[in-house]
Amino acid sequence: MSRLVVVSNRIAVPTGRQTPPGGLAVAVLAALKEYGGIWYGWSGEVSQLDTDTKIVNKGNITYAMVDLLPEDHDDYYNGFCNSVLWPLCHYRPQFMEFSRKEWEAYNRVNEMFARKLVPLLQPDDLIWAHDYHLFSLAHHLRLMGVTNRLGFFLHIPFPAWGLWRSLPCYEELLTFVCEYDLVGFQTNDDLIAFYNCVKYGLGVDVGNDGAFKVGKHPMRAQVFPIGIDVQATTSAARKSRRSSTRKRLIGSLRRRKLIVGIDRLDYSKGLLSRFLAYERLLELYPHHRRNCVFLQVAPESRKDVEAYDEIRRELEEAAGHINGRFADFDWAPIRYLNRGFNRGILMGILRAAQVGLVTPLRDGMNLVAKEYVACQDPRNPGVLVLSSLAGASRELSDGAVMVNPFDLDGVAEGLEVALQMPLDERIHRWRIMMKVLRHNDIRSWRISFVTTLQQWPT
Ligand code: ADQ
Repeated sequence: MSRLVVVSNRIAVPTGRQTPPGGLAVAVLAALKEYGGIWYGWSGEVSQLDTDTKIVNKGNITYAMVDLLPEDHDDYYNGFCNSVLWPLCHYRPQFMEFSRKEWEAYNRVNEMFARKLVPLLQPDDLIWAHDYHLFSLAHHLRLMGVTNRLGFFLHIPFPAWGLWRSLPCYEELLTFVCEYDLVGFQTNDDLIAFYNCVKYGLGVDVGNDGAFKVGKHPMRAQVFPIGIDVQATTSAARKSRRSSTRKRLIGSLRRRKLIVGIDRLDYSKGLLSRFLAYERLLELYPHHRRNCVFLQVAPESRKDVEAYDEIRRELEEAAGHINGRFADFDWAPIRYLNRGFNRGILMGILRAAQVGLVTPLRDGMNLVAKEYVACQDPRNPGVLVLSSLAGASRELSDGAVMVNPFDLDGVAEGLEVALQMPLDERIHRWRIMMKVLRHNDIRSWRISFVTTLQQWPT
């Protein structure tokens, strides 16, 4: 079996017995433990000087980390990645701020990642790059003579052709993506969007098996929906029963029903619409006033990007307004926590909630939706209210209460249905979703990606 080399923008070196947070880290670590190999990427540090790659060996995994220069952190990370590609792929072109300088920085950093990776490679290593930060990596590795199998998985949505073409450098970037051997997407919608971009942007037709050639290079694109470690999630939620935080939370509810949202603070997650939909619930269905609490956990992310300041301000205003409008001296309808919690506590919060409210305006997958389901008590499960624009909706629509996050009355109605749902229907829906989660868990995701990469082209 070949060695696996995982490349991602950020890497997480585990400390002690603690598992790093987030689905990507869990999946990557499990794959690396199985095959042995290297996890390579940005250290999270910004250095004034071009520094050497830092190497940490733990078991059969080598963590190889490079720093970014300050101008690259600004122009590549905050700039092209988070102010161009992120809004573009999440269908928010109004937040897109393109400049040629940042596009150059994106390629400069992808070239630097490639240059510092080459000395670490062995001839039959399988290289698996992750996410939109590394669309150009294959191009630079190929220019440096690397002939290894190169796979790429996009965690976020791939935009429709009409949107992709608004990127001034769309043709070049798409050509670079096509230098990978295998490109994986979360859902069929993303795959079809990619095929259309290849067809209309590069004039290349895709075969029925998802294979095509750009120039002489054969490549393949396919759907690999990311899953979770169901057993670990369930057991973290079960263990949380003993945690004092969970006891405090449940005590503070005084038998009121809990609706929960857990997200990074990001405009793609639809938090403002979610707050307004909850306000509609209290307006349209007054019997829920004083009888439920909405807890939103949303720690800040990407503080250096301007669009994030605005959403932070809007959310604070909306939470204040709704509490001001409906609160009583012994009840506040919204608890908005602008900070992070460790994974055990989060899973405990998910288990304690009668409703999981996951309403992104656009999301590659949304692992919180899956985690919410896995955290439930099988004898008394809560209800998932899920946006039809989250990738997770492609797998969970038979069990979740589906809503369109742009339809505030519809989300309020979905909440009403969820809060009133009888036990037998909750159990029935939960079982349907658990079956899907178990069938397509994090292990099957990585095995199917790595196996396909190994076998293509045979
Ligand atoms: P994210 O946008 O980060 O990921 P998501 O999938 O919801 O979104 O969350 C990833 C992980 O972070 C989950 O394990 C979750 O528990 C954790 N997390 C989320 N909010 C948190 C919070 N407030 N505090 C602590 N932990 C939190 C990107 C894509 C998603 C895709 C994933 C994986 O945007 O669509 O599902 O990658 O492919």
